Amino acid sequence: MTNDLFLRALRGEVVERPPVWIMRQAGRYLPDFMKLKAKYDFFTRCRTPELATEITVMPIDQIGTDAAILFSDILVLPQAMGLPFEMKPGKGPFLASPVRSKSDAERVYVPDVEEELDYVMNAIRMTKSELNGRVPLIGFAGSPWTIFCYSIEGQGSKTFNLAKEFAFTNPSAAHSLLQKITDTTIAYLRAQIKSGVDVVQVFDSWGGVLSPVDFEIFSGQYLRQIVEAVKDEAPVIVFAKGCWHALSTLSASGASALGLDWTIRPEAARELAGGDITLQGNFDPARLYSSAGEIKGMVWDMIDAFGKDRYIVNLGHGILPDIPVDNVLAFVDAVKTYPQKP
Ligand code: 1CP
Repeated sequence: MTNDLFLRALRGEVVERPPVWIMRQAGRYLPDFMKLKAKYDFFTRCRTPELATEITVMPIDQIGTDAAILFSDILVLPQAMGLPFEMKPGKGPFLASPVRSKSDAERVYVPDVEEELDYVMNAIRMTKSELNGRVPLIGFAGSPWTIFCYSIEGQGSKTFNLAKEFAFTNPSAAHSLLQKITDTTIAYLRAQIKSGVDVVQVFDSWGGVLSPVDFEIFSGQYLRQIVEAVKDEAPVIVFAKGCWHALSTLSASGASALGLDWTIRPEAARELAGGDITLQGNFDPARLYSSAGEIKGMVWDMIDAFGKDRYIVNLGHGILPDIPVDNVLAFVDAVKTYPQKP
C-alpha cells in the first residue's frame, strides 16, 4: 500500500500526521459526479462496476483523501432481503410496502449475499485494481437498527417514530427481524472483505433516536455481534451518530475505531471511549461553508484537541451536497499541512 496512514492510525501506531477521509466523499459535491448523476439513476450507478469504480476513485484523484469508500448505499442490503427499496431523486429511499406487522417481518429473508449482491463484490474488485494500492478501500453497511428504521418507516424520517413503535410494541418480531439483518450484514461484510476491502465501517445513523437503555436493547447488542464476527478479518469502524452515551461500551466491543458526530468535545470523547481506541471525526459538515482560512484554523485546533495519534480526521456526518470543492480541498490540505509539534 503506497499510503497506509489510515491503516496505521487504525492500529494505533504513531503517525506523522492523522489520515483524513470524508463521509459520503464518493458522491454529492463533485462536478464530475453530478454529470454521472444526471445520466444514470442511483441504483444503476451502484450496480454498474465501471460507474461505482469511477465514482469511488474520483475523490482520491481530485481531493486527495487518504482512504476511498466504495460507492454504494446501506439500502442495497434490505433490497437483497426482499425489501425492494427505490431511490426517489431529490427525496431519498422509498419502500412502497414497508414492514408494519409480524407477518411482514416474517417474509424478510436472509439471502445468499455473494449471489444477490455480486455487483457490489464486482465493484470492489474493479475498484481495488483501479486504486492499485494507492490508498485503502473502505467497505460498509448500515447498522441493523438503522436498516430496521428504514424498513419499517419506508423512507427517511427525523424521529423514526413508526420504527420505535414497532420495536416497543412488537419486541419479539422486532428482534427476530434485527437478528436476520445482523446475520445478513455479517455475511455481507465478510464477503466485502473477501473481495478486497481493507476496512469496514458500520453506520448507525439513527441509533441516536433511541434512549441509552433502548439503544443497548435494539442497536448495541447487534452492533457488537457484527464487530465480534468481523474484527479478526479487517478493522471495523463503528459510527453511531448521536450515541456519545455508548462510547464506553462500543469501545470495549473490539472495534478499531469509533466515529463521532460534531456535538461532542474531543476531550470528552477520549475520556468516555477510554485509552487505546482510535477516534474518527468530528468536524461539523456545515462548517465547510466557512472560509478556507477559518477551516484551516478549526481543523488544526481539532487535531490539537484529539491528538495526532489514534485519530482519523473526518466530518461528524456526511458532506453536504453544495459545499464548494475549494473548501473541501482546504479541509484536506489543513490536515496535510498540520504543523508537527516538537
Ligand atoms: O442519486 C443520488 O446520488 C442520491 C444520493 C445518495 C448517494 C450519493 C444516496 C441516497 N446514497 C448515496 C451514496 C452513499 N450512501 C454512500 C456512498 C459513499 C459515499 O458517498 O461516500 C454511503 C456510505 C451511503 C450511506 C448511507 N445511505 C447512510 C449512512 C450514512 C449517513 O449519511 O448517515 C444512510 C442513512 C443512507 C440512506 C440514504 N441514501 C440516500 C439518501 C438520500 C439517504 C438518506 C435518507 C434519509 O434522509 O433518511
